[in-house]
Amino acid sequence: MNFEQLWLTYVKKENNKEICGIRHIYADCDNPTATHGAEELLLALEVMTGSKPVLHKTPMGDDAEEKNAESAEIIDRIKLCIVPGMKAESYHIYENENWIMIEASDGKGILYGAFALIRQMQREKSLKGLNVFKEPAAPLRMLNHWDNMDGSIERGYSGNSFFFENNEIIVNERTKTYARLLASISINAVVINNVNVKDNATCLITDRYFDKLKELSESFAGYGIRLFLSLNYAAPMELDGLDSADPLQEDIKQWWREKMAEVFTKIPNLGGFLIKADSEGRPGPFTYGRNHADGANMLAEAAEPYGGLIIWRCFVYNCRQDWRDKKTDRARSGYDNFMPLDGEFKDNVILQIKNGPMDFQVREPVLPLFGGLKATNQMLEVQIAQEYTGQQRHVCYLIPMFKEIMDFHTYVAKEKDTVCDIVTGRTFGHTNCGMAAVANTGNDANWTGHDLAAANLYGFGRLAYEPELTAEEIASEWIDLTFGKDEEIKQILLFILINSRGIYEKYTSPLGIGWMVNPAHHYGPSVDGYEYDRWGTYHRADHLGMGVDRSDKGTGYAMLYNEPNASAYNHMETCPEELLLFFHHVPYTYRLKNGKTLIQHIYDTHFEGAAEAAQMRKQFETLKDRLPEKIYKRIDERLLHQEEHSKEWRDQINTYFYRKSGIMDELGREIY
Ligand code: BDP
Repeated sequence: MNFEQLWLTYVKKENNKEICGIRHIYADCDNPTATHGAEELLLALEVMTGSKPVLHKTPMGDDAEEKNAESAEIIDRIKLCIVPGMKAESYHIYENENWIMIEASDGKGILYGAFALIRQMQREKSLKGLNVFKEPAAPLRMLNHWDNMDGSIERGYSGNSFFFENNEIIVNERTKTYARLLASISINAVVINNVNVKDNATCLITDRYFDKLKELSESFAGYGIRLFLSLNYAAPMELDGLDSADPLQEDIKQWWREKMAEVFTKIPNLGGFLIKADSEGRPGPFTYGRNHADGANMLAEAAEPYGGLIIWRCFVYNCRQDWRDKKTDRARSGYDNFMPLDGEFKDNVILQIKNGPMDFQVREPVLPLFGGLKATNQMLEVQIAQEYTGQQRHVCYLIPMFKEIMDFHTYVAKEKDTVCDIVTGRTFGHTNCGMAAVANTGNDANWTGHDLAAANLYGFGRLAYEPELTAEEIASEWIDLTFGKDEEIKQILLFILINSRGIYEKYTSPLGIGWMVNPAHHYGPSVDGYEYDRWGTYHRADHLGMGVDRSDKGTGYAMLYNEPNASAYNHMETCPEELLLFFHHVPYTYRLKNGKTLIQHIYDTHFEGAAEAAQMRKQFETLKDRLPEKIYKRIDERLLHQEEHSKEWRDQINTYFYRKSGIMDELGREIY
């Protein structure tokens, strides 16, 4: 089958005596997930050492092979052991004279520990003295696929779905490799279908698909992954012709009780459901004069007997806005809809909240529901499919941005008040919480279209389990694992990845204003593309200035934050400059902290950004002889496209604002 193994590509380490010494694996655990851990070690060691170690399914006791004096120093065995009492999904790896021990709470811990050890060996870090203890930060670490059942992927930039084709579900070698890849980065939950549930996807909760879903969910379960489905809120009407989906109506409640009983019995490893309701035309409780708590709780009550979770999205806004209306502010809508419901959701409901109040732009403030909600389970939703950040054709390593979001102080508590604290349960002691990413995979051979976009998939999983890792550490790991130990490759790719988001931001929309993309497909510059449209996404540029006044004199959005954030955002002088145009309408002649005017800043950053994109490609090309030809070509092609496309961005943005403002570039560069 035509697909690659990404960071699970192992290579021979014949000169590494430490790794080559390992000849035995003792797996004394009768657990399918732990058994996969042992198998993964066997697989990795077979490639690295040239021959498969022996697997002993017994404790390492008296029957362990005796060592002779000269081999006593060599680590020659790995022991896997489930130890009751440790936190779920945690592991402890340590070296003990001549063996490596992986102790874990459960099968998942063993599997994660095995992959952690494989990483260590792949990167040729010494095993002597190894002593690593890890516990998961976010309880739910989830991918949301926006895959449709005809095989297309909404906002998919790396081929078609590998879950669906012609309205059928696929379970094959690729879905197994997918599960292995996810387990290796500790992802423990997956939604396989698009949040916009229509047509056949509504039928995923019917007999027609149960057998295949069961098969897929069992295959996932072996790798510690729970299957979730996106649900159509109007399913009772569409599947069984009921005349309503009113969450407070008894026959509707009964329909869902029976449906949940059926679905959870037929698909035993099902974790629950993700729901997009009353959003962008999807059905929901508003139709019946009910609110989101009514809708979510009705489903949660029906799913509760089976331990099912209801993950309810907060991406709710008026998508039929009149652009003339300056009072309505899309940024406010998530907060305004959900904040009044704090404390009203059942315990098996989790609100899934996008990182920003708009929609996955390259720069947005944190959505203030984080720091607002206190008595509601919360999950952070980010998007690694780069819908607005270059669609996996431009390189844009998103982990630095995710770190910024997670480290944001909400001031909801005296301590442990960051977004990371909230979604890992540290702030309020919640256990139903975590992180979800809109996935960036498809059936392209390299899974993510752009080879470098795989760093976002890898990084998301690593970050959700260990948020204390830095973006650099994660990138270094990924580079070592994917491309082998080569300092030159590492330094150049690290430079590209770490700078990529900043570069992308420079040549696209300035200072947090966002959008300025072509409507519908969202690729490439179109400054007024959304300006006179109904989606609530405006830059409000005129001949004097630009930006949206979200201060207390404007839409009041800034005041939704806790202090001191509210005051900081509310004033132009204290607002972080990278978000200036998100919060304020600013004259082109306004001077930024570095003394430059806003208009000059726009010109400078756009010239710089495009020049840096060109520079990235130049740097990459020095790796021509160090990377496999196929991979080199694939990446180089995309970097070339990015270089050209960044000029288009630069020129359209600069020209637009030059024509609006009539102010010349101080450096007299070419603007059209
Ligand atoms: C937007 C996408 C749209 C999604 C929506 C969502 O353009 O395709 O359906 O988000 O998150 O970013 O529901």
